[in-house]
Amino acid sequence: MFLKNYRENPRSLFTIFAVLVTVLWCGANITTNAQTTPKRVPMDFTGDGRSDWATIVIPTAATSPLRWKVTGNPAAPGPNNAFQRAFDYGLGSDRIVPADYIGDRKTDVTVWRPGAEGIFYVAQFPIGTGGITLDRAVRWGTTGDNARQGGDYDGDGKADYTVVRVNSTTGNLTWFIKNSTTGAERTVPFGTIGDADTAQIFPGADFNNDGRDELVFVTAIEDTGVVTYFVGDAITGAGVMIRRFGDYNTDFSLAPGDYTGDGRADFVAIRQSTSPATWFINDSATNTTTGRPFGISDPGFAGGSDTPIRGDYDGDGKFDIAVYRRSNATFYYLRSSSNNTIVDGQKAGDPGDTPLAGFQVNF
Ligand SMILES: [Ca+2]
Ligand SMILES: [Ca+2]
Ligand SMILES: [Ca+2]
Ligand SMILES: [Ca+2]
Repeated sequence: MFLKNYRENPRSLFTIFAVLVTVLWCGANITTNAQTTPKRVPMDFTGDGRSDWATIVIPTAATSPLRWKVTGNPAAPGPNNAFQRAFDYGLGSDRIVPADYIGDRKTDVTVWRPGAEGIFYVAQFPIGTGGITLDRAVRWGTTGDNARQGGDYDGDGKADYTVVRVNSTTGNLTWFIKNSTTGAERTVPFGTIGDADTAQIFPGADFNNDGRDELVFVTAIEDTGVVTYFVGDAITGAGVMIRRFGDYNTDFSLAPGDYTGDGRADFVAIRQSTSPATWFINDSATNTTTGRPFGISDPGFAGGSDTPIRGDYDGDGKFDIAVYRRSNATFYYLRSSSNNTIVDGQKAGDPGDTPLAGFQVNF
């Protein structure tokens, strides 16, 4: 399952394409260069290398504001002294696409507004006591496009403005990428939904540790539950990796991230048919999978239990197994820095909030 509460242009992506399109892939011939740019951490609004505790209230009305709530991680200088900021930014009809577009290692509060000319509205997170102010508005994409949280597709340390367009006849995907530094624009054809029942485009992730994110999307066949990831080069559109992993009917599929610490993003499927839920992580480099129980499962995908989330909450450079418990507004995670033996967490937000790093906002 990865389309629950899907908010981005579901019509084009839900379409079942009868035409099977053959795509040539270059295979998994991956070269590795020393990585020079530190990895960006999701939802790190303060820039200290740890994901912050961030939730959002998504209104039902398209014209009502989005309410963002961010609690700093760690709680400094001591427990229960975490700073908290809550502010309205964007509208219910906007896409929620926070990432570091400015390049200061801090996640920017960002939405994409559909329109004849789509616009990314980027604001720096208000660390001080002032309100939030717009930093820049960048025209890119158009209504019907799928805006993404962005990836750093050229390795300059900044997320790039990215929308993905689905050809309604062929199911082919075209990625429109605007460089955050130079404004240079490029169009990269990569992948097709083919005969899959459903698909989701994920934020970019680095699969070969060269400091440059790859393009990522996933498809599913509902009858069989087969979930297939497609990873492509963000410059050439050449295929980098295809991997079947997880079961659409029993698992939440989170966007890939590096859980093993080798600089390469890994695949994640959180099985909801077990109690507790089981986090299966597929090491993308070795194609080996480990399973670990964590969190209250949600076998009906009703959204009332623990919501799996992404991020590095202990700041050791590895993603952590983590959930947001909506009933008591508390984040829980396994410290990867302690070999996943210690559960840590923080109360933040309010009961019923949506975690920013969860699948509801397409992570
Ligand atoms: Ca970039
Ligand atoms: Ca890469
Ligand atoms: Ca890895
Ligand atoms: Ca970690």
